[in-house]
Amino acid sequence: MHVRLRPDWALPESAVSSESAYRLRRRDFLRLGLAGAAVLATRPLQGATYGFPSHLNPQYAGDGLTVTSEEWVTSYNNFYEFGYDKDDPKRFANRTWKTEPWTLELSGLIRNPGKHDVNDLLRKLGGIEQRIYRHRCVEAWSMVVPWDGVALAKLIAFADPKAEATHVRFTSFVDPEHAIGQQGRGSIDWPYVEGLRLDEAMNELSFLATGVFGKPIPNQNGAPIRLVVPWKYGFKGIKSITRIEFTDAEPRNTWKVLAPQEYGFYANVNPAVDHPRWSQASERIIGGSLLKGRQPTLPFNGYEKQVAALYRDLDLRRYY
Ligand SMILES: Nc1nc2c(c(=O)[nH]1)N[C@H]1C(S)=C(S)[C@@H](COP(=O)(O)O)O[C@H]1N2
Ligand SMILES: [Mo]
Repeated sequence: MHVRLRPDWALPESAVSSESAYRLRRRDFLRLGLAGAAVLATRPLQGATYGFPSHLNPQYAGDGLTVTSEEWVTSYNNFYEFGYDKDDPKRFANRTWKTEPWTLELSGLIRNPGKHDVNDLLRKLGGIEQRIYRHRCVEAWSMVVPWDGVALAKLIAFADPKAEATHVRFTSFVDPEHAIGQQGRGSIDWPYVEGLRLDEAMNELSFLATGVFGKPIPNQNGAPIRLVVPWKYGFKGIKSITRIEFTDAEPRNTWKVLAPQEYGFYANVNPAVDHPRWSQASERIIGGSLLKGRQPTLPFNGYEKQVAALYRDLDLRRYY
């Protein structure tokens, strides 16, 4: 099953031979070490459909989009556990903070609760794939990022939710000794938490990223596992997850708790609903040129076709 139809959300990739994609995958075996190799070995070619050699970036990703350079993706970050400035996470998340080994707990209204070594769990879920997704921060900047990981729906199937489960709650870590942003008295009540409705979480776009540019995800991007929901503002994409819990009520989420007039639970990318401090009509392209530095924001960040039906009965102005 080496040839797959492209799903309709896939950004067209540039001319890359499956041979070079396969070589990239071979290198991953080395980079990821034994645990990662076992993950890939279960279905070694699965990522090849979307694979490309990272040394060619920036590169055309279709729709007039360019994959953001690896340098920008891994050095322009929001990760408040490691400081408020965009260049803080790269500096401060790579000093003494260790993201391996890492335990991920599955809990709440499921038939298969438990604590798992994250690599063991990924091996059980089987098969890392690559997804090139638009990435849009509520601060009105955007990137295009080639993630590696697994569909969140796979993990949900493994967890086996009970009928009462309606939402999924994600919790990041607390480690003030190694996370300088968690030291002292700040405005954020750690840990960072996020949530999705169960049907949103089951959507095929919802993704757990464990890699980027064909390499293990760097600490500053949310190692070893982070959420990616590309039709929502970036703050929904919680990094460095320690617990995924199934609930029967809408979970609180960090930014809504901090400033409910500014940030909601849904946070669907919407050019028609401005943030009080940022117009959402257009977005700044990170790493873009002076000539083409901005572009119009797309409803649901360009994924309207895949997700609009989830919100058929929702007033998107009220539930921003
Ligand atoms: N734990 C945690 N997750 C987080 C954040 C954070 O501060 N802490 N910031 C969010 C925001 S606002 C954005 S835009 C994205 C940024 O992801 P990136 O650095 O990989 O681009 O991570 C999100 N996930
Ligand atoms: Mo963000």
